[in-house]
Amino acid sequence: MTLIDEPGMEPDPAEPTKTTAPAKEGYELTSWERKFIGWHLAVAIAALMIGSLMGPLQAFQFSGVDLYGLLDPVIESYYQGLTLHGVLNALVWTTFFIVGFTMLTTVKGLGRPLTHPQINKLGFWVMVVGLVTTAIPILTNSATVLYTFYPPLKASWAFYLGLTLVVVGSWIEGWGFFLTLRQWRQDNPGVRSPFIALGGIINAAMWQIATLGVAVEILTMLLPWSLGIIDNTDPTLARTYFWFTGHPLVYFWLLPAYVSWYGMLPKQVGGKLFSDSLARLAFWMFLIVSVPVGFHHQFTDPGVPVTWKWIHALLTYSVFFPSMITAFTVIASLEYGARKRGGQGLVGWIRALPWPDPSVAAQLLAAILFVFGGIGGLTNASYNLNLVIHNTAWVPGHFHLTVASAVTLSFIGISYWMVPHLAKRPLWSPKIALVQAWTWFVGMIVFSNAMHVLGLLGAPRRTPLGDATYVPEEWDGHLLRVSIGGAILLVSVLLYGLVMIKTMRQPKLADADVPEVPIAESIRHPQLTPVWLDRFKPWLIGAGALLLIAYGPQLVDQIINMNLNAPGPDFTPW
Ligand code: HAS
Repeated sequence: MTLIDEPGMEPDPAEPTKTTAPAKEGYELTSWERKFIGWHLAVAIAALMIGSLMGPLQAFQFSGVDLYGLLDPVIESYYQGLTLHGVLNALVWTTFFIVGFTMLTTVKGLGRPLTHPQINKLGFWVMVVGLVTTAIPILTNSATVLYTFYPPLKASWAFYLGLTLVVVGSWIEGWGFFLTLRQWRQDNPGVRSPFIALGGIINAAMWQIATLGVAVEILTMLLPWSLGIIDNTDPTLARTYFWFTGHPLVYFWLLPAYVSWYGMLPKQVGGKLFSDSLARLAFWMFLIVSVPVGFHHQFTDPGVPVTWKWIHALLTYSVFFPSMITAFTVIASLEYGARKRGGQGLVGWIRALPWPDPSVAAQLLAAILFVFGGIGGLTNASYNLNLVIHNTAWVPGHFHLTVASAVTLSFIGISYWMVPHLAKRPLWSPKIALVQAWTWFVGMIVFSNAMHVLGLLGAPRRTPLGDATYVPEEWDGHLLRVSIGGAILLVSVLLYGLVMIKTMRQPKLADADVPEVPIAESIRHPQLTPVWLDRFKPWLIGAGALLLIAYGPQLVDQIINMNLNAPGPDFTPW
């Protein structure tokens, strides 16, 4: 490959002032920044460890081995464990990791500190207070409502308040990133924003729009209802608000992994980002189309007219495109790196990737699993096929390939360089870290394949199937495979905890030996990227307009015809 040497890959020398991007890799994190980002990771990893330990209990239950009794009286039921599993893994691990990682990509990408670190400190503590406020009712069994908290299941007010604080804290931290980017742009007029910073901040902007749904749901419906200010609620409207946030939530999880796949992984494999323009285009497309697709989670809800479901189904197919752009661009970047390492052949170059590096292997394996998660997603999005798989074990099969693999295994891979970088300590046993990545990969294949098949055979999701009296014999083998997959994943998550704890106990490195943050250069100079791919305004206007068209009329109709008819159980002890 000599692409990099070809004319046209460098910016026009006639515009010298516009081509002097700051030295991205030159900025050293201060000790405060290292600690602050580290605290985000510490909370995230602790949540993943506790949340993941619930998973195998569910998986073992499927084949009749009920170990919940061991956790009595802390965890009283399958559903309390499942709530803890979903909230800690899907909401807490992801949000804390993402905010910490975005801070790192913002300051390292822009090559400058945050303009208002006190804003980010405030945001972090609001998130922590929210986490504790949410955890207390879950642990006292007064918020056993699963991570989607659909009414008329009712939780203690503290659960709703705590979740609101976690979201508000993440908004506040997002404002710290926006202000920093704004300042950077003022200081660097005409220079394209560095991709890793821009990508994370686009995600933060999308999150602010997306979470409006759940904010309105909690503040106008669930909180007053759980406090006894209103007696009843409207489950259909609440679900519409929830899924307004619930689908873009999955892209909030995914985009930081994409920041790494586009902007960091190529450097780790010795290559470059194949196209800075395509990377940015994919992120802007996610900003526009992530939100107006929520009705694809409500295909079976009676309160939503079929036309709106159809419109959202069509829009869901458009979310497919930025992921296809990603597949193409990331694979091209990987191939570029692998060929520079001597890789040859149509697919033989794959062997030349640095597979022994646990950070690289984890992210490659995560991306491979995402191919299958993505195919399942398209199946879900197809209205008629959704009627077959909705509310079956297929759906957790799908999201264990996406959030629990593409996202979580990528974050684990990122932590294999990020924790050593922040702590200035070498990664403990890269070999065990490698075994961890592969066991996650194998465990997830066994587990999620069995879940997909069970779903097609009609097994319901969110059900302790080990206790069900209607399980036909043909499910037995698959239920056992779920348990085997769960056991492999248990080993994997324990290995991850071990590697993290032991890394923190390693002796400190000399500054010169601290692993760098991998920031990939682009093959084509970023200054050649069109300016419209570096501007928020047109994309934000587009996102707002599409949102109004795709949600406005139906949401207004549901609000006008709100039917507060569901009292819900009254079991809240405090
Ligand atoms: Fe989904 C349900 C549709 C993606 C998560 N989804 C869920 C739920 C979760 C979830 C948690 O339309 C359950 C919610 C609940 O509890 O009820 N999903 C989609 C579609 C996509 C999709 C169309 N989902 C995700 C992602 C998630 C996620 C990402 C988390 C991060 N999903 C649905 C639908 C439902 C649903 C319905 C409702 C089901 C129901 O009835 O309840 C698309 O975005 C997928 C596009 C992705 C691709 C894959 C591209 C592949 C790439 C990898 C390239 C490989 C490389 C490796 C680079 C087309 C980018 C190369 C390696 C080498 C070695 C060379």
